[in-house]
Amino acid sequence: MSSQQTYDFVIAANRLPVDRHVHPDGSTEWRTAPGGLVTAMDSVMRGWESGAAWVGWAGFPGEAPEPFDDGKLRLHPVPLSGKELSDYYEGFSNDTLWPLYHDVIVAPTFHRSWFTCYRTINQRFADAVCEVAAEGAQVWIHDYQLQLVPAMVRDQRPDLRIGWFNHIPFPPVELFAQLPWRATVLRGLLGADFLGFQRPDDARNFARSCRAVLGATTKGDKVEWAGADDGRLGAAPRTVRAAAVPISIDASGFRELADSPEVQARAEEIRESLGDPDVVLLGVDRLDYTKGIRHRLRAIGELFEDGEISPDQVTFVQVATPSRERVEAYRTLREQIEGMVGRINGDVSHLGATAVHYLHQSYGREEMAALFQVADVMLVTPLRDGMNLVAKEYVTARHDGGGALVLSEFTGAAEEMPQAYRCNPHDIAGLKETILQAIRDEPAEKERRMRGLRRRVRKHDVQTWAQDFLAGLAAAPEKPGRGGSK
Ligand code: GDG
Repeated sequence: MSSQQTYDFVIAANRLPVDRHVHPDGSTEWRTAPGGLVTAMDSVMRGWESGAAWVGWAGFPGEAPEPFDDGKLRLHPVPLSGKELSDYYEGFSNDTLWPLYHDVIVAPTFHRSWFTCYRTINQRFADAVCEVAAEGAQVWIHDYQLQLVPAMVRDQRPDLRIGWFNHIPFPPVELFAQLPWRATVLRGLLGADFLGFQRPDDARNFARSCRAVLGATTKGDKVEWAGADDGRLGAAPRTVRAAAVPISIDASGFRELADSPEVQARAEEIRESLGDPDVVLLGVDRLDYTKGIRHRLRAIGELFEDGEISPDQVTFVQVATPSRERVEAYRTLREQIEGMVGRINGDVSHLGATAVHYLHQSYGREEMAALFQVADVMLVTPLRDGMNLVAKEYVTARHDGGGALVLSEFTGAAEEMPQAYRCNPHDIAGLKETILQAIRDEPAEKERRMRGLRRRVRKHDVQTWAQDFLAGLAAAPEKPGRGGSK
């Protein structure tokens, strides 16, 4: 064991919570990447006496920087070469697991060499966790990129308490079963004490997969696996809890931001620059095929063509943040979306009245908060989404009581937000009707719905999410082993 300092609380996620900025003079600076996870972790980290460490990739290929401190948090970078980035991250994570876990909206690509690399990188993350974790520490592993890490850590360090949270859906066994490495992935996950999912259905899908693929037994939210005597990853018998712990946003922080005079002034400016239309429709998504942007454009395009809405009164703003641009399916999607926007604008816009404003750019948080204030109807219409934080941010930003949320039933958020205008994005006729209803309903009805939605997010914010997860981890069925070898 090295003599370096160890920590009672360790987070492992694909990315560190900081971005490196290189100044023109060549000097570098680390800036905290704003986001819900960072805020949530900030609130829970204060409870650990020896502090906390975060294991993750620093955001650029090649040699990793030396571990360093960011306030009270110890950051422990894990290196990834360009080839590893392409095979483990863009390949297996984003072109195999991502489509498979999102209902196979596009076909997943299966390559044995990608999985080999995924396993190597998961082992690298696991080794880094074991290096920084103090005896008996709590370890919180995040997301689908690190599914083998729980068992890889446990095999080395049975003294640790290990939790894993899945930010994306867990697919039904009928889809999961396609994965050639399905048993290894489940054995990797069962190395945890507690597995958190966005929806009860995700936890149930996981439990069913364990039954069908591994022959495990389940009782309530407990999964029991008798283990294997093959000496491979995670062979020891296990009892693990798998339950829903839906993620949320930093509601008070976001509301404060939306309330600031700068954001309010910017919202007015945006509305004016759009020509002060009667109705602004808004979509904000990473440019991803799971988000249902094409279905949304189809519905809106038809509403303009049918004359139900006119660009003189209604305008649609779509922010599509650049994402995974080296993966083929994302490049194709971008071309399709841009073709659709061009066609709609060509057919129905007039000079001075643009039907669709399409922005393939990233913005600061202030600009997002201002855009939410401007949106009379927010369109969150994914074909499948683990949770969808945009829906929660929007209702929080609209503390003035205005606005309306159209929300796909295929998001985790739909379970918690029953007052939204619910839609099935595959049903274009139904989607058109729902959008019209959200535009035309009486203000009092919209206010009633928005009040309920805001209350829910305020009560269940990202801090309560983190506390719920850690409570689940603390109450997990098995007591950690003692004196694990290091
Ligand atoms: C995954 C799961 C789950 C977007 N564009 C900009 C920007 N954003 C922000 C949004 C929101 C976040 O990014 C996106 O979160 P989502 O939840 O909508 O979606 P994913 O990125 O797919 O996240 C998802 C989430 O993990 C958490 O568990 O909810 O289901 O897929 O906060 O506002 N922020 C800024 N500029 C942009 O241009 N600043």
